[in-house]
Amino acid sequence: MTDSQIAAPPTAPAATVPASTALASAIVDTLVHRIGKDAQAARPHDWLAATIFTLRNEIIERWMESTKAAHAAGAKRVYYLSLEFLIGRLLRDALSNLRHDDEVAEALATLGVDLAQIEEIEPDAALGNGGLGRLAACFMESLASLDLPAYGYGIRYVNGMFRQRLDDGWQMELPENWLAHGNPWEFERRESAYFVGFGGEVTSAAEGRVHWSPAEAVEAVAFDTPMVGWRGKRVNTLRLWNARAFDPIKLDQFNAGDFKGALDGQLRAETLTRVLYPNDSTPAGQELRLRQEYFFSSASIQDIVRRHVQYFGDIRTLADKAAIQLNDTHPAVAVAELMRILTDFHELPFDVAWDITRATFGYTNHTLLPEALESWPLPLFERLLPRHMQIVYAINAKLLREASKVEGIDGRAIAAISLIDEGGERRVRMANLAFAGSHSVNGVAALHTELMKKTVFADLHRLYPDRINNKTNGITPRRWLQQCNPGLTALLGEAIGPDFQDDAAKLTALVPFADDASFRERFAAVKRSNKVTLSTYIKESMGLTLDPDAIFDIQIKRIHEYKRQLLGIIETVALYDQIRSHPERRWTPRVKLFAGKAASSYHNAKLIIKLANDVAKRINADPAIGDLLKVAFVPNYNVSMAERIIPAADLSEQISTAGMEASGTGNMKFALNGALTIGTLDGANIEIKDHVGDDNIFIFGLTADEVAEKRAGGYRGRDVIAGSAELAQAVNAIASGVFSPDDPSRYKGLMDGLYDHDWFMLAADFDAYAAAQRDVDAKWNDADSWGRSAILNVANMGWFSSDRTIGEYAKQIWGVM
Ligand code: BZD
Repeated sequence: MTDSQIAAPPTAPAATVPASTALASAIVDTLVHRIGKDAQAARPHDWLAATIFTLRNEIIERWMESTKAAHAAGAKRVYYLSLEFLIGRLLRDALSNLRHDDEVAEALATLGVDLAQIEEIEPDAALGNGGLGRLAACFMESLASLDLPAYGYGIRYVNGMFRQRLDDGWQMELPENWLAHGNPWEFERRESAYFVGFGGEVTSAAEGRVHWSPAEAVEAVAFDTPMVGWRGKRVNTLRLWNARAFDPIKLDQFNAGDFKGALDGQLRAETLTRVLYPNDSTPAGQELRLRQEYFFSSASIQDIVRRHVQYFGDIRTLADKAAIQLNDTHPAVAVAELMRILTDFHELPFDVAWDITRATFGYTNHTLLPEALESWPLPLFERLLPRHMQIVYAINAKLLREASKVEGIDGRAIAAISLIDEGGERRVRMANLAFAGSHSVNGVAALHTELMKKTVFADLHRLYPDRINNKTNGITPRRWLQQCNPGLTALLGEAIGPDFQDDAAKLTALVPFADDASFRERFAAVKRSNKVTLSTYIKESMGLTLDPDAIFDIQIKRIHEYKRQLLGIIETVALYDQIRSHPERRWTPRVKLFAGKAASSYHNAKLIIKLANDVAKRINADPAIGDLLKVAFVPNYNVSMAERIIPAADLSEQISTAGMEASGTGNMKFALNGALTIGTLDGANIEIKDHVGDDNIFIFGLTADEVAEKRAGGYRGRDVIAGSAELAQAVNAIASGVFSPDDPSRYKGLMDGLYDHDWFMLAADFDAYAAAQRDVDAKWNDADSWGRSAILNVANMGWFSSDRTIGEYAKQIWGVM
């Protein structure tokens, strides 16, 4: 959407703007006095800002009330530390949660401005990679909706997740400048600024005290964004840190003519919060990343401690008044930072500080992939954080002393428990630090939590058998149903009344409607209308015509081999081949949509994107196929794109290798919007199956145990491919260049991988997957059966509300409910 596509504001002079409501005149007033434009000169971005600023006034009042009430009650606060918050747009969310959407739309209409159009030009706040960052955003919304006093702490990246462009099907990464037009949601808090040091040395002082003199330091400055809960009950704070040099210009250097040198410090500081690392599974392992982690952890811990001392006086009561949750290990250095502040500044004995620290922290793990577990080369950690290194050693000594007293913990187990990895180059293990420093360690779905106990944390689990617990992820039904799917929300309201909006568990009232033929028809009409809307978007943006009566079969998520987009593509090729070979059969029309970003350095993931595009190009142009099969890779997948695509889905692809997807949350969004899942017994798919029922989901493939057995038993993709004609045909076609005539060997290596090292068990699951897809066709052709199942999905997905998840954290980990 460009500015010029948006309806021009009225041509009447400012004095006669038809401000028919008080709200309209408030918006115009803001436009004039805050933006400095009149209605004639205003561009769409000005209207957007004026609308947000006007709405903000009410938000600010509720925000202050929320803060005051928590203070007056002496309430315990929740602190969610996350290097990522994948928030997306905020205007529609705030309007909808405050129940002002209709009112504001009407007011803007009297000014000749279309609310839907200005909502569309708000940039996504894409301060995250994928599931982990989006979970943090859903949690912030649920915390406010449940009226729990909470702060999110993170980094205000100037450039968030990159923008993906496709050049001839290849991913190109472009910087995303979400702050280009300013950010009307944020409040800079210059008074909330902290010193964060790096490097230097630690010296001993009198009475066994130590003194750390950092070699360099930056200032962390807070930028606050209000997080509005459902019905505006509560507004919490998302506090993002921006790095600034203490001494922005070294005047002596400047005056001596060294202009570049004079600005060096400034540049170095700004670099810290310049860009989000776009890796969602392999640790970046670079010094800048560790600097980012320490920078935001330190500022956040200093802020939490300052607030506690100011409100409650005694630092020893910290754990009674503050619960700090670590979103993965990225903020794990906060454990050492709190220890430093408690011992070096508050002069608490080490053991007392350690008890407070463990009682305060909780740690959430999001992955079992061994290569994804963060660890830092010890020399780097020591050089950057010399005092923290000492503290890590001291914690480790205590930990290993405790461990050695436990029966059955041998030398091998001690080595696995240690905070220092001694195998090869010595490294600091952040997961072990987070585990040791927390009273609660949780996984994000039942299977994942069980695997944590059996695999990466087996030895720590033996040492602390009560620490690991499960908190199955959830999604906010405000954004992921009410806001993204107003048609379905209205229909649900007509059927079961509005109560489900306050408690998603009440969606079960919909169960009997699955058997009501006239309701099924209305339900199908809503889905079809969403599909038409998406088709229009795809036609306009990609030039591709889709048949809204085909099955919309969708796989959207980060591109990763374990998520097996390649399985989806190969099955598409197999289907294409079948349709061409058997034109006489009655095929069920399908639209296959893919979308997602690949980490810029992840070669195979980028090749998989290119393959999806090559396959799409060939199939879409094949006159023998017509409307029976259409394939598209939708560029630049982000939160807003997900909101557009998910309501239009019939089939949700959740086909990771069992045991590898910790939970998944896209799976929940689709099912809540009435898509049926085709998936493996992985992550939260298992719990989705348990809730929606076996007849309303398509489960296929190896279980996590079977995957482990096969890997141990010398599985070879080659043998499986030899035994599956359909798979062999598809793999050979891709390998021999059928889809890449311009470069026939482009996919040879990728396909060879399936023969020789099929780690992700794609070949092993192929036949089961293809068979499940034919079951999908059969069910689709029985519209009553499909409709019934789709409705039962919506009806039974209330449990996956992040309100339920946050309720469990609040009661079982944080002690705030
Ligand atoms: O976290 C994801 C998991 O892969 C999903 O299964 C799970 O549902 C979500 C939420 O729990 N993990 C990530 O998204 N991880 C990252 O994005 C990430 C980012 C930086 C570094 C390492 C991982």
